[in-house]
Amino acid sequence: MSKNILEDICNSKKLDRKLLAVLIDPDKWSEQHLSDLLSTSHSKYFDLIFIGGSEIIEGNISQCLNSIDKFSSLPKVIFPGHPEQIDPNADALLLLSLLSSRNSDFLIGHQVQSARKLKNSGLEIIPTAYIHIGNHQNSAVSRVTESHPIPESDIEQITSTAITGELLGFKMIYLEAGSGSGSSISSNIINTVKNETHLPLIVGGGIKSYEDVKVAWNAGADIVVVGTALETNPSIFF
Ligand code: 1GP
Repeated sequence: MSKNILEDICNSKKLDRKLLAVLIDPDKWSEQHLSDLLSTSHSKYFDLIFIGGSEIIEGNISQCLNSIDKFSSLPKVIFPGHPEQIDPNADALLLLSLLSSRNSDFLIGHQVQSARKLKNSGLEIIPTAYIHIGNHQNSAVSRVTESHPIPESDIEQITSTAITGELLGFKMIYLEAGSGSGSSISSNIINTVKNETHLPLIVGGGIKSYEDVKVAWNAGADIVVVGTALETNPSIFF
């Protein structure tokens, strides 16, 4: 991938070339972990590195980004859980708006608070409709955002939210089951959203195996994101 990240993602989507993103939590990384994850042969399966986490406040994202550079030249995309996570040493940032929530801080407030920093950062900013889906109210995303996910059974609300994201001009849609979730987003949900929208579709949360990745890809995900499973075992998929 070049460093025009959204364009590359859109080109991959046109060619039906599926992408895999590894999520690195700036609160949990170590040089050894990054080396195990990024400098061994299985790293050739990764297309993007996402950096972020919904609970980070103390982790040092700059140091984390510098260390990633020692082991990989893949595009680094900030997946921010907090305005402090904006760092110009990455290549891009997903400007998330949590459309499943009615908490104005996560819909627009933090974005306004960060606007000048974002504008001056030199990062490629990718507006992303972020939709939290699931039946559990106590995930990290729910706790931090003080909002409930859309229940898995409410396909109409999930789809209408995704369509709204597209109509509002977001560039990507992100279906989130929550980090470490017991189950990932179902094929039915992925497939329904895929058929109703045209934007690149990211799916993450609870993906535990390469089989799960392929199921999400086959259902229509353009990018699958894996964090916890690779934190536990960097070579689990391969
Ligand atoms: C990215 O939050 C997810 O969307 C990551 O989830 O840690 O469960 O892979 P996992």
